[in-house]
Amino acid sequence: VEASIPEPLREAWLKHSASEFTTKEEFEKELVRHIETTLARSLYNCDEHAAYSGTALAFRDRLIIEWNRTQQRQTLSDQKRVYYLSLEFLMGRALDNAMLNVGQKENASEGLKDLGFRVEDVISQEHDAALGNGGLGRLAACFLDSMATLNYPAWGYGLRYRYGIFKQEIVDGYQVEIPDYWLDNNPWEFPRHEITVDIQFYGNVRKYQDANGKTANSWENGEIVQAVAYDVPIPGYGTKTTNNLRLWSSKASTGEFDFQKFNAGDYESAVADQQRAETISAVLYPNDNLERGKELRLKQQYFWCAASLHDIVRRFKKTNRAWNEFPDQIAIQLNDTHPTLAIVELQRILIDLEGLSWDEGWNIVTKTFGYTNHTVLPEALEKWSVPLLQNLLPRHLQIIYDVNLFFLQQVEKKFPNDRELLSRVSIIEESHPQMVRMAYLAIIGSHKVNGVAELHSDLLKSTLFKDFVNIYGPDRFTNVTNGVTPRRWLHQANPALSALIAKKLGGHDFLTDLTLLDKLEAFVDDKEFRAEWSEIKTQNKLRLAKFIQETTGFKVNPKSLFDVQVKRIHEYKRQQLNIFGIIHRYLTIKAMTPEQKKKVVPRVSIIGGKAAPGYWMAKTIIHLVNKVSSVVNQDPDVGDLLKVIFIEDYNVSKAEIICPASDLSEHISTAGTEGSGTSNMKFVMNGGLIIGTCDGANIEITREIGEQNIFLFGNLAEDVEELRHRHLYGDFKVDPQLAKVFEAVKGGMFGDAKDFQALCSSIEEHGDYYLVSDDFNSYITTHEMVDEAFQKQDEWLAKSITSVARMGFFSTDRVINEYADSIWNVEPLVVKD
Ligand code: RUG
Repeated sequence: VEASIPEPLREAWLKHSASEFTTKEEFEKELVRHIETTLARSLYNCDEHAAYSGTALAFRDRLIIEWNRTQQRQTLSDQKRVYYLSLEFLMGRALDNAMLNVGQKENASEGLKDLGFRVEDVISQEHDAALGNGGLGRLAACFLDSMATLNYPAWGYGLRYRYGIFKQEIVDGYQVEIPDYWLDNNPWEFPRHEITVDIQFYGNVRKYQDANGKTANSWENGEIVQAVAYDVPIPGYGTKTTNNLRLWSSKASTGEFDFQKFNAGDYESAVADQQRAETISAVLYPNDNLERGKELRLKQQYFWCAASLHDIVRRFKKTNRAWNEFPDQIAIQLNDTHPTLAIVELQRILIDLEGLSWDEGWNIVTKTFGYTNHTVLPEALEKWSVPLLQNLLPRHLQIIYDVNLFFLQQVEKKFPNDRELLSRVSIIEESHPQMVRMAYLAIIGSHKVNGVAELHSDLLKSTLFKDFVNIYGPDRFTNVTNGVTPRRWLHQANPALSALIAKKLGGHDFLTDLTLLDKLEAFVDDKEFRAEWSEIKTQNKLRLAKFIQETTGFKVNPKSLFDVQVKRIHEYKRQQLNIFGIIHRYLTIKAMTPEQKKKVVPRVSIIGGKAAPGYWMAKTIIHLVNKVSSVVNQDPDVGDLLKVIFIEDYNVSKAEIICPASDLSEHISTAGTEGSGTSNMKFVMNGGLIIGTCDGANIEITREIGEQNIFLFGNLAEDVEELRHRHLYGDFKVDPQLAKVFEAVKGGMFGDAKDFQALCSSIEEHGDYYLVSDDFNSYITTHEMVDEAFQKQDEWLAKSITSVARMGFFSTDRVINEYADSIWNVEPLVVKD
């Protein structure tokens, strides 16, 4: 490539090639230049927002220089690349992350100070990029950080939603959803108007004879929508690698504007067609662990898969390699079943457009894809109706039928005469209408399938995917336990703790090798170190207390035990268990004598999270939390002994304030329901202890940090089925202490009892599917143990330090290396200075 450019030209380019600021002065120069020219502001009208935009632009320039170099390096090296397909990337803010990852936060902070701004205020001007619902989207964001940090040639592919997850407001205790239009002045994306792909929908399939006389298929007519690429640079920490996240935006296809309609005077209808195309990437579906089967969602999925595959195939074709080398050059990871159509699309490209035989194509497809499952919850498993697919993607449905036919023939051969088995594993569910089971299609089209924590992967193998383990053998199924990036969740969210650890370990190397944290254990008994550790927690709690006062008006005592549960609101995550436990505590305190009250450990119970707009029971839980909050927080009998806080509009940047400030956090899902959970890891990494069930990654956290450092309670996954059966067919009595809580709720203590009737009756009358009553006693007794432990501050601190020291396993760096080794077979690209 280099040799193709004549020497004098090359020299001229290189002489003027952009350079990166490395000092405070250079940063200031860039900042002022952007403020004065790009933003057309001046010394006299530069507010905090302009200071943010200028700073972001200065850092964006830096990132883009490295991005360009990284892309060149990766193209030249010709190594295998990873493509991570995810409908969600919950990125949060980018500026602080960029400053830290390129190692220029101090210069930026000093430079901003010289110009009259505080770096924290500038950073907080940024709107969160909230293109995700919860754990699944945030995991994708942590993966991008680790892939760049470890120098893997890797791209993310997603959708550029105009509206991210809604903004939550609480009005009279109820959740109200406000659209999140986040794209005004977003400095982090680069529109690539020259990179477009035409995506087809609807139409029909025509059979014809190809040049060799073989029957071939052509998908014709229908509607075309254009996908336009927007690139977001992803800087690694302490490395020159800056990877790419490519997000697709939908647009009416050029030439698609219907001039016939226009000429016939039907301008409005012509514009409406245009707008219809744009709705495809308009909005993120706000459901976590829940699929609704809407046509627009299916359109989003195909639009994004087709655009991404076209892009990947185009890049591959430039190398002029033989098709059978495709899997040596490309690994595609499916984040859940949302991108499963990519499997079908690649097969369609290979056989319909490139003329490969079915077997040649399918061999390439299965070697290319890996599929990650994130849940066993039935309501989250995707199924698409056959008539819907037939109409929207007629050729894809034919291919799915063929994949199914060949697969069932293979099963029949291995297990002759087992009709039951055939109907159980068929991709097509014989219901009315027939449905396509996307998880089965994803398994059949991939070479590896993984769960996200040990228990979850075991449950997949023993329940949901059991038949497939028999058919393919156990090797296709594996586990890769989730993690989080320590750069954002320790270093950025908790700079004081990161600095203290660095002081003890002699540097920040632990941020790229988290197992080095184990050296902290040597200091558990070091008095001065403990005092500093404890002081950092206090300061973080003060910061959260200030935030709570500013946003809710409630004053909380930072000396109280801060007990936090922040995550999506879902019955399986059991925020109802938490709020019933809080009511129990409230009733207990109210019944105490003044003498007894003196012994109570003061608590602040903090709950936050969004409910899917159509998930009525989850919204009822939010309502109850808010009602309990307003009653308890004003009750003079209780005072500081108990405060209940609902954090409105929980998001990534709020998590960065909350995680470092928790003493205890709650991960209390019904055993066997949570895939992994990742906030459990963030809280422990920040020196908080956790109360939790034996579920998801709690189990491995316990194994790593030791049983004495975690508060486990509740029934085990293996007992859940029998308990549920007993609720329905045996005699079921609500736990007596929970019954007292229900009495208070039904007596109107927290407002109109009717509002919460369904919450109580789901437990009392409808089988208590989530085992709230079964676990209630264990839950409140364990909370009493928490209180006792918190009073022995020395022991508590020792638990906190020891736990952090043992969290090395939960870095996404370890996770990404495992994927790279056991699923993708890719190597990092070493970067020389
Ligand atoms: O519910 C799971 C979490 O347990 C898990 O930690 C996270 C990341 O693996 O994914 C969540 N998830 C699962 N989000 N959506 C789904 C199902 O589509």
